[in-house]
This record gives sequence, C-alpha cells and structure tokens, in this order.
Amino acid sequence: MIKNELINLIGDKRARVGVIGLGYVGLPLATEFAAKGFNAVGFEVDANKVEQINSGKSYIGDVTSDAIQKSVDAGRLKATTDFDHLKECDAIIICVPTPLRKTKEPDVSYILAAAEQIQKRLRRGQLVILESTTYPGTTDEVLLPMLEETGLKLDEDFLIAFSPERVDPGNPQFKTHNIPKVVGGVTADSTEAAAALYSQIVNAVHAVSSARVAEAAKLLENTFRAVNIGMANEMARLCYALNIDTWEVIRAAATKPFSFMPFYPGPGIGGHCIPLDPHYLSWKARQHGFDSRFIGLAEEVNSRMPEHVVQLVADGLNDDRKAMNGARILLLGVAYKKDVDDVRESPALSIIDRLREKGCDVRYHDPFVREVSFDDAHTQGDGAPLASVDLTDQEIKSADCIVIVTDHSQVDYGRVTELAPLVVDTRNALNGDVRSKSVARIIRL
Ligand code: SAJ
Repeated sequence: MIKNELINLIGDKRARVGVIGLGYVGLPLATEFAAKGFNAVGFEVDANKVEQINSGKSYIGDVTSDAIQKSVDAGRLKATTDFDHLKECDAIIICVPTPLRKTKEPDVSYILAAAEQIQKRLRRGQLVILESTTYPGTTDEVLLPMLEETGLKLDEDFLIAFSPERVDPGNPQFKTHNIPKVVGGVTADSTEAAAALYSQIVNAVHAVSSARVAEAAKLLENTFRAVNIGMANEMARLCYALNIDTWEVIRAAATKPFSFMPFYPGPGIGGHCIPLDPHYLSWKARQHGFDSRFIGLAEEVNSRMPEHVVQLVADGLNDDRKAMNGARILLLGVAYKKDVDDVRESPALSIIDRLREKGCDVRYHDPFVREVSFDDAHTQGDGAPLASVDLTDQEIKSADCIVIVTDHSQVDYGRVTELAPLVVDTRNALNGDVRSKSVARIIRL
C-alpha cells in the first residue's frame, strides 16, 4: 500500500507536486506549494502562460510576479507543456475548467483530457486529486476507471481524491492558506494522503468520507449563493413594484444578529462559478429522477435581471419624455463583479444586447476591461468589439442615462451624479452622501 510512502514524502517535502491547469485556481496552488518548499510543476496547454511563469511573470491578480520569480529562481517552480513530466510527480492536482454546454449540461471534456494525459504516465506511488467543480460521482465514476484502465490498482499503486477549490478572486482577506480545504478520497488511504498534502499549505483541512461528499459540498456552497442571490433579486423586483427601497430593507434585516445572511440584488450574476455550478447539481439530480426546482427558479430570476435593468432605463427616460430609440447610454462597469477584470457570463453583455435591441447607442467605461467582444450568443451589433471610453466630463454629460452595472471602487461616482441627467444604480454604488448632493435623477434597483 503506498499511502505511508506518500505521507513520508509529503512530510519531508520531497513529494513533487504537479498541477494541471494554471488559471485562477491552479497558479495560486502551484505557487503556494513552491513557496512552502515543495518542487511544483505546472502543466499547461497554453505555451504563452508557460513562458510567462518560467520568466517570473504572473497573469493572475492574486499571484505576484515576485512570488513566481522567487520560486522559479529557487528551482521549486516551473511550468511546461510537456505532460511527460507527469510521471515524475508524486501528487497530481487537476485544476481545469468545467463549463456548461449550450444545453446547460456539464462539459467535463477538460477533465477527460487531463485524465488521458495522466493515464499515459500513471505509475506506482502517485496521488491524483481533482479540484475542478463537478457533479457528485465524477471522481469515482469517470476519473477512477480511466486510471484503473492502466492495470494499476487503487490503494496498492495509486490514490485518488476530490478537493473543491474555493478561490474567491480579488478577496483581500481569504487566500489559499487560510481557506479551509475539504478533502474526500475514493478510499480512506486516499483521503489520508490528500489531507496530508493539503495540510502542508492550508491552515485547516476538513476530511470527509468520500469524493462524492466533497463534490456535493462544493455544489451546495455555490448553489446556496445562486439561490440566495435569486431571492435578493426577486425581493428587488417586489420592492420596486411596491416603491420600497430594497437596500434599506436588506440593511434593516441584516441587523438581525443571527439566522440572517445578507445577499444583495444586482444586474444578474456572472463569473465562471455561480451561474454554472448549480446546473452540475441539477443535471446529476435529473439523472436520478429528481427535479431540483430551487436551482431552476434561481436561474430564472437571476437571468431575468438584465431585462429588469433595461426596464429601469426605459422608465427613467420616459420620465424625461425621451425614447429608448436613439438614446445614448453609458454603462459604468462591464466586469461580472467589482474590482475584477473578468467579463465571463457578465450580465453587462446581456444588458448591452437588450439596449441595442431597443435602438440605444451604448457605450461603456470600465477601468479594468479595455475591450469587450461579443460571441455568437449575443445578437446585436455587427459583432464588432466594444472598447471602454474614457470617463470624461463630456462623455458623462452627453449620456441620456448612465447605468452602474459594476461598482468598481475607483470610479468617482460623485462626479458622475453632478454631470449626468439620469443614473440607474444596480449595485447601490451611490452612497447616501453622493445621493444627497446628486444633480442627476437616480433610480436604484
Ligand atoms: N452577486 C450578487 N449578489 C450578491 C453576491 C454576488 O448579485 O449578494 C453576483 C456578483 O456580482 C457576481 C456573481 O453574483 O456577478 C458571483 O459572485 P461571487 O461573489 O460568488 O463571485 P465569484 O464567482 O468570483 O466567486 C465565488 C466565490 N465567492 C464568494 O465566496 C464571495 C465562491 O462562491 C467560490 O469560491 C467561487 O465563486 C468558486 O470558484 O466557486
């Protein structure tokens, strides 16, 4: 049985750690192992990322180039496109994307591609861990059989576990080392070895009885967010109909010191996790004849928020006796959440589409996003990319309506409300002081 051999290698930091996929999850993970004294090898299909890492450059906000350079110089971190080096690794951690197909079904093709690479090099003594968010059963139903096809035996020759990533991009407080790590092995030996590995870089490891429990825990975490954000968004539409200030209601409810957790309405939900992950759970549930209605309802409410935002714009212009058709609209922010540069699944894209459908001349300013391209999912315009405009006084004054879609910290909202005629605030970006001095009419979500 190889568990003890592996735990010894881990204990004296001789275990060589391979990380497949050097994105916002894999790169922080690889650099954390290297910083803690392990030899870490990052495996990437993107040669440009490999080149940047080996020359000490970071392309992930939460990882500094200094940290990479230091580990590269110490010979403890390197990146490669040559997956043959997998056979030198004692632990292999898979951190690849798990998107959705257009049918909203799980797309585990990246996991399968990584598993095929491992399969070709699997040898006695290796621990394989999947971190990509996926449906319960992926590790033991999909990954394990692929590794067993090599003829190597679980526990005797290799170990396999699941440990969900919990990276919160841009979170100043919680980083890899202080976010508790859930770990579930397909066998007890696998759980023990994986827990020993993560204990080297994370303050707290929470071992569970199986890979499925770990997979399901992650999906519960993100479904919890999607459903509660959906509740907040439904509350916003209800409050708008009742002419009640939603944000004041939530602030009041949040004074309850127990049994309440504030979530906030927004223009919709974006990112590569919250809009997608719950569909992995509902898809698996359907395979077992179970209809998880909360997930579907949350998706329905959240995905209709862009439509509600456009209605707020229409209502605001209407009060000024202006038509949507030909109106000049300036969006502040297109990233999916504040102070990040990621537009994946951002509701801003749908808002731009819908405004254009109404004949609006749409521009945006986002300090983090220089340009936005429109894939075939977006119907409007000639498909040409849209570039961020400078937030000049002239730009603000010449807009018929300004829509705050992402509340980036560095934008001077006071100047916006001094110069603009109408502002739709979907993020409560305009605090009381700014609102009290505002020249602009303000409509809040
Ligand atoms: N949002 C709201 N209202 C809220 C909270 C969020 O509209 O009250 C929106 C955001 O603007 C964003 C989307 O939902 O468009 C997702 O927000 P998020 O804060 O969950 O952002 P992510 O997807 O970058 O990160 C999340 C992690 N976030 C937090 O824990 C705060 C966490 O759920 C996961 O670790 C991570 O996804 C993941 O990778 O699963």
